[in-house]
Amino acid sequence: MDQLQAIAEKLQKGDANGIRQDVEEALNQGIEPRKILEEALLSGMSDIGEKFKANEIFVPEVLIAARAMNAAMEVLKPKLVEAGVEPVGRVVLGTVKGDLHDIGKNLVKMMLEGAGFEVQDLGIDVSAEQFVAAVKEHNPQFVGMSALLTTTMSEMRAVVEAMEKEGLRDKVQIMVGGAPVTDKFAQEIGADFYGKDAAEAATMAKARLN
Ligand code: B1M
Repeated sequence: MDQLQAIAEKLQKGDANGIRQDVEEALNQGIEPRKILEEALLSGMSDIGEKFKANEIFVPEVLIAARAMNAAMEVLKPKLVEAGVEPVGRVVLGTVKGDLHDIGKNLVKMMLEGAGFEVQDLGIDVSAEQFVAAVKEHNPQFVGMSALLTTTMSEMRAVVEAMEKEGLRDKVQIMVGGAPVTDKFAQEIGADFYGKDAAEAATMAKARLN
């Protein structure tokens, strides 16, 4: 079997150990790191995103695939850096203050990374001040916020306002999501866009890159 195809299949199966070996083997065969990234890993993750969207696979399968993706990236990342392959963009991501739900946020992170973004994951219970500090430090194109509680959604507005106050609003596009969040809410609080699910969040961010 073609080595790239073998890697993509291990990703689908979520075989973290197997994928590590297959990526090493591909590198030993002289396949370029960028080709491994684009033609095996990113395309594989994109298939997973499509299947997730179509309800053909569910959260557990996606999380297992994400673990395999991370295993593959541990091997590949140093080679990509050596080869000077840049991420397509940077995202600062977190679950807003007061909110401890992170399963959806982690899926969004994984889909963004699968689409080639570098993601600074601030974790859960992230305050507006922490989002601001991370934007100053990492200079991302996107800020992504997740909220699962109707009581914490208002924190998203606080982050948008903090970005305005700090003069950072024009430097980033703000993306919001989570079960109680809607497109209408995103518009009301002055966010740039709403991602219905993890796959859509990644597709929309990629489409909005300059
Ligand atoms: Co809680 N919880 N929870 N909970 N919890 C909900 C959200 C709830 C709807 C359950 C219910 O009552 N039916 C309810 C909220 C009610 C409301 O506000 N309307 C609730 C509550 C009340 C609570 C507590 C207050 C319970 C209590 O202690 N009395 C408490 C709050 C703690 C806190 O945050 N301060 C609490 C605690 C917890 C656990 C810690 C036990 C656990 C979280 C574990 C964890 O995340 N590590 C938990 C869980 C698991 C849930 C449910 C069951 C599942 C959430 C989940 O992970 N869904 C949830 C009920 C439910 O949804 N059925 C519930 C799967 C996940 C993949 O979906 O996160 O929606 P989701 O993400 C999707 C999209 O929304 C989107 O993409 C994802 C995948 O495609 N998306 C984005 C998410 N973020 C995005 C960001 C984007 C774009 C898209 O751009 C940046």
